[in-house]
Amino acid sequence: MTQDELKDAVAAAAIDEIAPFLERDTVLGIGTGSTANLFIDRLSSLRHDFQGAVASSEASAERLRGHGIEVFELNSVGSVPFYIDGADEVNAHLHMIKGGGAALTREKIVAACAEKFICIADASKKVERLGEFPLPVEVIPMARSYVARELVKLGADPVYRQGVVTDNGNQIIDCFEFMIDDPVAMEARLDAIVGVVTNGLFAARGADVLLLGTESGVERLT
Ligand code: ABF
Repeated sequence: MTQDELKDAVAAAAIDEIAPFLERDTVLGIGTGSTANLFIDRLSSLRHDFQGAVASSEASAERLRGHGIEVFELNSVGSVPFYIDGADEVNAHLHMIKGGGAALTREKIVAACAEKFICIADASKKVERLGEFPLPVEVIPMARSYVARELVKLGADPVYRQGVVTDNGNQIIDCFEFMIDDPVAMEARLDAIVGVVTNGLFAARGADVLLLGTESGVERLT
């Protein structure tokens, strides 16, 4: 199977996972990226079974609207039973690196609000130890150089992602050569650097369910 077919298989599995729980007033949390896009495309056939969605990016919001799915502001929504999103890396504890698409802050906010985070990923995303994928850190623009110096002190090789402005008007630094032994502790440590808006470690609030697309089928890990 191709990587795209594996992504589509987990998108289909996520539909099966949530479909029995949809009600007319359900608002879903929807992530960003190519796997989330496949999920959005499949969600369109269920659009009359739930109220709408909150999206972690303008791109996903536009795609949802394109399928006739109403998009709500998070502040106007009471509860979010499910957040469905991809990941750049995920470990056995369902800690993740996210933010390759620069949407990490909104992803983390919607994930925080959700009762259940369903991570959808092809098998290439599953790792023993997080960090091969450069960890994104969203920063307030004026703090970029200061934050980069602090990241060097922690052992990272920080690289400014040129030309990228997040949906929040901020910038992204990617941490290369930064293998992570304790994701929960490192997530907190990075967040404590002044000028950091969010970092791409999703460990304090990891996924609750991982649907992993493999050659032998979709594995469900909790
Ligand atoms: C988002 O999309 C991100 O947090 C992650 O960076 C990315 C995964 O993308 P894809 O599904 O395209 O591999 O969920």
